[in-house]
Order: sequence, then C-alpha cells, then structure tokens
Amino acid sequence: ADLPLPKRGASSPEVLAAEIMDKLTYSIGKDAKVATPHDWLTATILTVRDRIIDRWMESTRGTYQENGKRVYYLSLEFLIGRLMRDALSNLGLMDDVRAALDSLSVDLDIIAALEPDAALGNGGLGRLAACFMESMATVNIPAYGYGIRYVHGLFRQQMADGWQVELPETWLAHGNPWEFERRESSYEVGFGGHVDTLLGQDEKLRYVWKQSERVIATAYDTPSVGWRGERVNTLRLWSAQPIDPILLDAFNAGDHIGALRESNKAESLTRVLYPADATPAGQELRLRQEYFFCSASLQDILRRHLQQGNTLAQLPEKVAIQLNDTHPAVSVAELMRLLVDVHGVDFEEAWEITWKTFSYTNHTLLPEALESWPVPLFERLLPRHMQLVYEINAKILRDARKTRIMSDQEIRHISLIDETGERRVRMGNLAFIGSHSINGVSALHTELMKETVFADLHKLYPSRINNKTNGITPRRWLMQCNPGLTGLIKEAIGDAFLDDASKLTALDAFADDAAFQQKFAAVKRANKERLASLVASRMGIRLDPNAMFDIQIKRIHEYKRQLLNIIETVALFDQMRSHPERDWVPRVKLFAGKAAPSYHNAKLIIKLANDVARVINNDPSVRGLLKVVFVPNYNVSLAEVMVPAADLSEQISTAGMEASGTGNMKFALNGALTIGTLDGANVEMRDHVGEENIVIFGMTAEEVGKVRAQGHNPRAAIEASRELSQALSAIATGVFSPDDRDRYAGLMDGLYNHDWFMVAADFDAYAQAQRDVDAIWTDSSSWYSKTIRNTARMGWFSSDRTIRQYNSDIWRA
Ligand code: DL6
Repeated sequence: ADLPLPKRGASSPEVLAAEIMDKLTYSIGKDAKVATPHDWLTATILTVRDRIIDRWMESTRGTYQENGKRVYYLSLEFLIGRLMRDALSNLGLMDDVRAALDSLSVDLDIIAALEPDAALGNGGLGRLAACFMESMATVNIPAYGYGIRYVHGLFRQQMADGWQVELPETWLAHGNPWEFERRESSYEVGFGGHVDTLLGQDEKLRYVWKQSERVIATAYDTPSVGWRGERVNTLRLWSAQPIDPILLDAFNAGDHIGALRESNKAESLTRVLYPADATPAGQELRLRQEYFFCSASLQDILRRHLQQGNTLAQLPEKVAIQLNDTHPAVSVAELMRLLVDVHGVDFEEAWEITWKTFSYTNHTLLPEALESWPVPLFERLLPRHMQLVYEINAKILRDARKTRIMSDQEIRHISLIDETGERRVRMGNLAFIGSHSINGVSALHTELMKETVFADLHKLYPSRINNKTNGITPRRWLMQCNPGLTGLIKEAIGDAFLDDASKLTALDAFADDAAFQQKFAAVKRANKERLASLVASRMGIRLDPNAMFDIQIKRIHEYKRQLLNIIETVALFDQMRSHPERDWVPRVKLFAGKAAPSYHNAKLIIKLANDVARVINNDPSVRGLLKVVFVPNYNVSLAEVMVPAADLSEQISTAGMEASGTGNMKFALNGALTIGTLDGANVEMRDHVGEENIVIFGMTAEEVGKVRAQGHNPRAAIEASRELSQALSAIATGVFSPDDRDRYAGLMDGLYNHDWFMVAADFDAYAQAQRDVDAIWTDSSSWYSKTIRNTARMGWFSSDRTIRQYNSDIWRA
C-alpha cells in the first residue's frame, strides 16, 4: 500500500541542534561530553541525510508512478569528493546547520574538513560523472548512476625527496554515513567455464553458460541531491562478496588461510580503483571489474523494468543507458546475453533492442587509451560473450559489405576483432556499434573523432556521432568553493544566476566598473590568502598573495605538458637573474596532480618540478619574484581551494590531444585568465569569453597533425631559440639535480629527438604568451575587466546545459 511518507519538520537551528544531539546519542551512542569531532560529523551528516531521504522517497515514488523513461549512467569512476557541503548548500541548510552546531560549540568548518574525499575516480572522466549526477538531479531527470564501491579509491600521493610515493587511500575507515547497503539488491555474477547448447521445447537452440566462478554483487546506495533539493537520484555502487564467506571443510581441516581464499578472491574484485587514467590497465582484474559492475547493473535495470510491467521490446522506450567511455562497453554483449539466453528473445530482435538502448561517450583520442582485450583472455573469462561478439561482428560486417561503400581495409577497421598481431576484442568498436548515439566531449574532439579513431565507423553510420561539450556544476565549482565571489555576484546582479548559470552574463555590465573591480580583486585576494595558509600549514612554504598565482592542476601527462610550463619557468628564472633591472611581474607557479604509478616520465616530471622548486625557492636573486610549489596529493577538496585562488589558469595541452578539459572551465568561472592552446573545450571557451579575454598560443590541432606527418626537426627549433636551448641544457646537465646530474638527460633527449608533444615546437609562442600575460597583469584594470568577463560568460559551461543536451538529443527521458 502507498502509506503516506513520514517527513522531518521544518528546519531551524534549534530543531537541527536537537536532531544532531539525538543522532549523537541514539545512533552513535556517544555523550556530547566525550564526542570526538568525527562523531559530530557523523551526527550532522545523519541529520542532513534524513532531510535528503524525505526528498529521495518522493522522487523515487514519483518515478515509479510515472513509469517514464529512466536514465542509467554507467561509469567505472565517480570522483565525488566530499558530500556534506554539497548537500547543505543544495538543501539551503548551510546557515541553519552552522548555527545549530555553533549552539553546540562545534565548528562546521572543522568537522567538514574531516569528511573523507571520496576519490572513486582518476581525473576528468570521473569528476564529470560526479558533476553529471548532480546536474541530472537538478534538471529533474530520473537517473541512476552505476559504478563500483572501491574500498580504496585513488592512491594518496606523498613526496619523498621530491619523488611521488603512492600510499593506500582509506575513505571508508570511519564508515560511510551517506550510504545504504541494499542486501536485497544482490545479483550473482559469473566468470569462466564453458557454454553448452540445448534444444528448447520450441526447437530452438539455447545457449547455457556454465560458469566456473561466481560472486555476489551487493548494492550500496548514496542519494544524489540536486539544486534546491528538488530531486534526489541514486548512485548505486556495487561491492563484490563471496557466495561462501568461508569454506568450513577447509577451515576444520586446519587450512585456515585456504578457507578464506575464495572469499578474498571475490572481495579483491572491488578492492582497488585502477590508478591509470589514459592507459588501459591491461589486467585480467580490470576486465573482471568491468564485467562485474556491468552485469550487476544490467540485471538490476532489467529487474526494475520488468517489475513495472514493461515488456522487453519496450526497453529502448523506457531505458537509456549511457556508457561512460569504453569501460562499461562489455554491457553491449551482456545485455545481448541476458535478452537471448535468459529471456529467450531472438538474436535479431535483441540486437535492435540493444543498440537502441545504449549510447556511448568517448573521452579520449589517445590510441593507447582505447581499450582492447586479448581474445584468449576474453574467451576464457567470458566464453558466452565471446560467441556473441563474433555473432554481432558477423552481422555487422555482412551488413557493411552489403552497403558497397566500404573497402576491405575499412571493413577490417570496423571489425570487433583486431587481427593485426595478437587478436584482440576492440571495446571502442563494440561500444560504437552497440549504441545509437556516440558523442565526443567538445566540438573539436568530436570532429577529430570523425576524422581519426572512428572515421570508418562514421562512414558506415554517419548520423550517430554527435557532440556534447562537457560542463561543470556551478553549485560545487562556484557557490560552494567560492562563497565570496558568489556573494559579490548576488550583490551585483541578484540571485537568478543561482538557478540558471546563463544569467551570469548580467555581470558583463560590471566588467569595467572600477568599484566592482576592486571588490572582485578583494575576493580573489582572500581566496589567495586561504590557499597561502593551506600551503604554509602543509608545506611550510610562504606565498605572497600579491604575486600572480599561476596554477596548473590536473593529472600529470606528457600531452598536458606540465613539462612545457616547467621549462618556461626555468627560462624565466634565467631571464630574471640576467636582467634584474627589468620590471618583473612576481609569480607563484603552483602545480598539483598525480602520475599513474607505472608512468615513468610523468613521475620524473613531478621530480623535476620539485627539483626546480628547490633551486629557485632558495635563490636570493629571485626572492619575491618567483616561487615554485608542487602541492602534494591533489584531490577534489584541494581543487576547491586552488581553483578560486588562481589568477592564471594553465591549459596548455598539445592541440588535438585533450578531449575537452573541465578544469579549464572551473578556473575561468572563478575569475582566472586562461593561457591555453586551441585544444578541447578551450576553443569554445574562447568563443564564449571573447578572444580578447583569453591568451591563446601555439600550434592548432591541424598544424600539429601536419607537422607530425611531415616529420619535424625539434633540434632545429631548439637551436633557434636561445632561451629554450639554455633552459634545456641547464636541466639536462644537472643544474637542478646536482645529486644525479643525468637524471633528466633522457627526458631532454626525448625533446631533441622526437618531441611528439610539440614542447620545443610551441615553446617560443608559449614564452611570448606569458609575457603578454605579464603586460595585462601590469594594467590591473585591464586584468580585472578580462577576468570579470570570464566569470560573466562561462555560464554556458554549466553541466546543467550539457545534461539538457544529452536529454533532448539522446535520452529523451
Ligand atoms: O570528458 C571528461 C574528461 C575530459 O575533459 C578530458 O579532456 C579527458 O582527458 C578525460 N579523459 C579521461 C581518460 N579516459 N579514458 N579513457 O579521463 O575526460
């Protein structure tokens, strides 16, 4: 029966304080006298959570009653960060909860800082998924996120003598008050074994997959609150458990370790997030993780669909499944298996249902990041799926030949099996063929997808590729991380922008207003002081907030070109020492980011940043002019302090290689000037903020392509640039690494001999652009006029806009 839902009463500081005390006493079992800050945090979260549950139940009931179309976002990563401020701000409870805690002598900021930063993702792709969850709730789409509940998220980064050291991350150490374990939502997921055939009563052949291993997937649900709490959706993360927690026979026979072997094996499936961001892990465990979460999610989706009285043929009408990159691509084969083998649907009909249900987002053009699995591994782990992949492939290739537009070479390229060298299953092709929509994440990236990785599939299916430029949620990336700026904007233009970020354009009228510029500058200064005090307390380094804060934060990758930034820093250092008479703009160069543990050059780049920092920061001749800091353990919470404090945002990837970028959007929204290449979403940012309000330099993607095709001579470019050759030779000969003079010889050789990432080729343009930035900085009214215009014109990059476009063009929920 539809019993009326209970509901928490209206919130006031008094009511909230009483509820927090109630939680502390009855849910945590602590007396306020002995409660630790963690206890207060948990009691506060539980109090806020009750209010979320009220809305959650309403949303879920509403979705059930409507039986409309639901959206399922399948992602191996959700980089959600801390949730409490998000929830408080979206529910409008921030001030009341602060006052409630004050009355209990508890400081909200102190306990909020204790909340673990849930790092169930590596970088952009995972953070995008988290922004999308928030926006889907905000724009009122009935959506579910599906992923993995990793026990250990992305590693903690420590520095040992300037080298990255990886330590395990333990976000669940104090429990997780946000989640609900749903034992009743458990599914078996199998691996290995073989496939039998049976003749059914209908005389049709049936395939029966006899799995050799099985585990249980158990759901953990976390509510995801939209702006103003209008809607609450569910993030459902799967945890792997053994079917038999302990093998008692083995235990009783004295094999105490062996008795737990199966259990350990099952649990290890969801223990750790793979720390590789752009390169596939290439491990059996990774494929197991992917299949595990896809199978559990699809079983859950079909169960819900059928429970509502829908038919399987109605699946595309009622269900939209978005594949976040190729990581969940095995879902295409799994849905086919469930439809054909479990529900007895004909292959042809199952295929129609499947491709109409799925859509796929590509996040990278790096060929090494397009997943593919060795056929023997795929076949051993998923023998039935291998058969289905062959069957789908045969059908697609047959159809492709019939069109008569595809050459043999093109047919080989679209095949699901890569036959060059070791045979491999191409997950990108599987995701593409199994979807009705394939999207890129910026206009440039989408065009490049059509021309490069998916050129042949695009020829066969010319209407499937479309663009959905990424976005960021302005709730986390403006309102929460920058309350000072949010308040100032409200004061100037009212609060309509809180509900519709495009309304920020009204701020344009204030860009040249001297009084407003001063207030804008004061907010920036306060944010810089906040970052300076974080750096002082964590690293014992003093930063001068009068200097320009020039920030590059993102995963460390050669294509993102932190190396270009470091080399230019070395060249600047050189110039400052050679020309002390010039009016140098004081700069603090800040870096942060993690390197994949197996990515040698990325780790070396971190060490170089630290080596360069040590030398520069200890040289009296540049004191007060230049400082370099690599802030360890970059994560969402650190970004929330660094982004609002930036004067200059470094978005300097080799053109054509950064699919979109989302950090670029966060900085510009918070009033930083961007120095960047025409790459990813930078191109569209330039179009929105105006080319006079962004500093663009370097080769275009087209030029990079041409130069690479012609073969370029970096040595000549280096020799033609005195600044560059001096900086490189200083690094190569050990000026920054006196303890190991050859440490960077190999890295520098790479620039002289290949320069794949066009560091040498773009150096002069970059150095000139930096001097242009200096010139703008020197004219502070021009600086603030540009940075205010950035904030005013970045509303389009709200993830609400992105999600609306997904919904109107792809999901139609
Ligand atoms: O689309 C989100 C994000 C983009 O903004 C970045 O440009 C892109 O590098 C990133 N891709 C990945 C790599 N994933 N894979 N595979 O994180 O996606």
